[in-house]
Amino acid sequence: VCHTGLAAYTKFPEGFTFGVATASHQIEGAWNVSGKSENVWDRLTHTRPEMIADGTNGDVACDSYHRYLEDVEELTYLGVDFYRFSLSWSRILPTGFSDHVNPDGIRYYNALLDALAEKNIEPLVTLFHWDLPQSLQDLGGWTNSKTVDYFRDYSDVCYREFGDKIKSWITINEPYEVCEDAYGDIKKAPALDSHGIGNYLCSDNLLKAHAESYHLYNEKYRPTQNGTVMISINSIWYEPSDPENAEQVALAETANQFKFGWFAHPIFTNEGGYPEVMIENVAKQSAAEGFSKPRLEQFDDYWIQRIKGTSDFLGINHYATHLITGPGIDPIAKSPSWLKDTGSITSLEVGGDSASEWLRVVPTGFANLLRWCKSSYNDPPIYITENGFSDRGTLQDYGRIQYYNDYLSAILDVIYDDGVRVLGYTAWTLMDNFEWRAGFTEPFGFYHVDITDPDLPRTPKLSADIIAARRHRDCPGRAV
Ligand code: PNW
Repeated sequence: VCHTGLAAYTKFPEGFTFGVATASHQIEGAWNVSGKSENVWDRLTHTRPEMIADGTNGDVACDSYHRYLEDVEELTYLGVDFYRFSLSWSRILPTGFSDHVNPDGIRYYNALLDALAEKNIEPLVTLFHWDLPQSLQDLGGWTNSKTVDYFRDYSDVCYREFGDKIKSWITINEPYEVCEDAYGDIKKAPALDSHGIGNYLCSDNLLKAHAESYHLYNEKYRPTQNGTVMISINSIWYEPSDPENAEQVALAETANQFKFGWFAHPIFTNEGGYPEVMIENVAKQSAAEGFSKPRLEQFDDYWIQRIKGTSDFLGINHYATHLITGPGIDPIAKSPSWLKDTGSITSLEVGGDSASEWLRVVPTGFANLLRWCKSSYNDPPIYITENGFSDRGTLQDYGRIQYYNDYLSAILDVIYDDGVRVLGYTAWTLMDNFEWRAGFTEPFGFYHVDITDPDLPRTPKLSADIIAARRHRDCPGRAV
C-alpha cells in the first residue's frame, strides 16, 4: 500500500500503521506552569547542569504545552496514522499521589487529544516516560516498593480521565533505561548510581507496577473502553563478533537476556520470571563479592503469575546493534554492577555513524532482533514503538533518510520472509527536542527546532518532506 524505498519488498501489509513519537519532558516545557510540580529531570538539570552536554534543560524545550497545535500541524503534514506521546505524571498529579488531580493538566491533554481527533490521528499514549515526580523520588522512587501502588493510582486517574479518547496505552517506556541508567548509573535522572543494587530493586518494582496497571485496565476499564495496554522495551541488540564461534554465540545470547530479556522474559514467556541466566550469574557474582544473598532474586510464584502475559503487544524500541568481543569482565564495569553480572564485553558494531556515540546503523541487526523475539516470546504481535537516527544539525538529513529506508526494509524482510508479526511502526521523533543528558546536541527530529529563537520555529527537514510526499501520494484519503 505504502512504498518505502528500493528493497526486495516495498509494500507493507494492509492495516500496517505508521506514527511518530515524543515524550512529555522532552517537548512540553512549562515546567512549573499551571500546577505542574518538579520531576526528577527538573531536579537534575537545575541542580547539576554540568551533567547536561550543553547545560540546557526541559524548562521550555519545544514549548509544546503552549504550541501543541503546531505539533498537530506537523503531524498532519507528515500524514501519520498515530502519534505516540507521553503524559507528565507531575503535571497531572502534582503531589505525585492521586489525592490532588490538577485540572489544568487534564485540560491540556484533553485539548491535545481533541486536536488529534480532529485530524484523524490516533493517540498512542505512554504513562511513564522517565519524568517521575520528585516527591516520589524523595521516597526512593522506583526502589520503593510503594511506587507500585502510586503508579497504579496514577494509571487509574489517566485511564479514567482519558480512556474514552485513548485506545492504545503504553505503561512504561524502556524499563532498562529507567532501572540501569537512572538507578544503577548516572546516565539518566535521578542518577542514583546504586550499581548492582538499586537497578534490581527498580526492576522488581517496575515490573510489578506495570503488571498492576495492566490488571487494573483489564478489570476496571477494558470492558467499557476496549483499548489495549503494552510495555515498550528497548534493545541494544548484541551479536557475536564471530557467528561460527559457539562461545561468542552463547555470550551474545546472555547479553540479550540481560538487556531485553530482563524485562521481556517475565512478561512474554510461558514460564515467566527473570531469565535463568540472570538469576544464576547474579547469584554467582553476589556470592563471590561477599553478599549474604543474591542481589537479584527470582519473583515468587504469585508475582511470576501476576506479571506473566500482561502486555497485549510487544513494544520494541530499537536503535542499534553492538558486537560481543569476548568473555570476561568489562574493564569499565563497577563492582557490583549489572555490567559485571553479564560477564561479557561489548563493543560497537561497525556501521554508519550518527550524532550519538551509541548509535550505529546496522539494519541486519534489527532483523535478527525481530526474528529472535518471534522465537523467544511465542510469536507475539509487535509494535515498533521507537526507531530513529540523530543528525549533526542539518536540514539535509540524508543519514536519517537512509536509516529509515534500511530499517523499514529490514521490517519488510522479516514480515514476508519470516512471518514476524510486526503491526505498526513508530519513528523517533517528531521534532528535535531535549535529548536528556545530551541536551539539544543530538537531534533526532523530522523537524528542526531553533531553540535560540524565542518563537521556537519548526522547519521540516528533507526527511519530513519526503515522508509527506510519499504518504500523501501512496495513501490517499489520509488527513491533509
Ligand atoms: C530512547 N540505547 O532512549 C528514549 O525513549 C527517548 O526518550 C530518546 O530520546 C531516544 O531513545 C533517543 O535516544 C534510548 O543505548 C536510550 O540503545 C538509549 C538507547 C536507546 C534509546
